[in-house]
Amino acid sequence: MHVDPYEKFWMFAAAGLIVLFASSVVYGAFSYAGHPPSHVETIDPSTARTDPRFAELGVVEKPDGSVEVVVLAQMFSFMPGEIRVPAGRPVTFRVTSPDVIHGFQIVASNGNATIVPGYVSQFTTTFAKPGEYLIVCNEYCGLGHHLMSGRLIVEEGA
Ligand SMILES: [Cu+2]
Repeated sequence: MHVDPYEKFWMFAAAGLIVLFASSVVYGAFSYAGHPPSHVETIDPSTARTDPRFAELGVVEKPDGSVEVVVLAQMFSFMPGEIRVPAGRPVTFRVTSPDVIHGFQIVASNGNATIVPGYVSQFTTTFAKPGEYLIVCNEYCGLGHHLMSGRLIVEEGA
């Protein structure tokens, strides 16, 4: 079978790019521990408000010095609306939604997660310096979506 040299060139070029992109994903996963920002933990959205994991909303200090923040994202607010965490310590956010898909974006930081009903979104980040951050919902969730925001206050670490 005759294959035109130009066609052959582009076939190999396309195959080469696929190999290059696929290996960059594998390289990133192993050498930079790159992984999706969440984990698979399910929850019944209809009972999320009374689920023991979300019974106490807010900031909890763990015995090992880490900080956990439990947040409910709902139409059209975050509970709690104001979060205070210490600077320089890992903070793990655990967020779920009892109604529709929401976003949980801590503006001007690397904290960002999509909150899908039925799942617990979790990510850990550290805030180096004290300051104030705006938390916004970045998934259109209904008529009051533009009102859905919260405040994160990073305080001088103890
Ligand atoms: Cu929204």
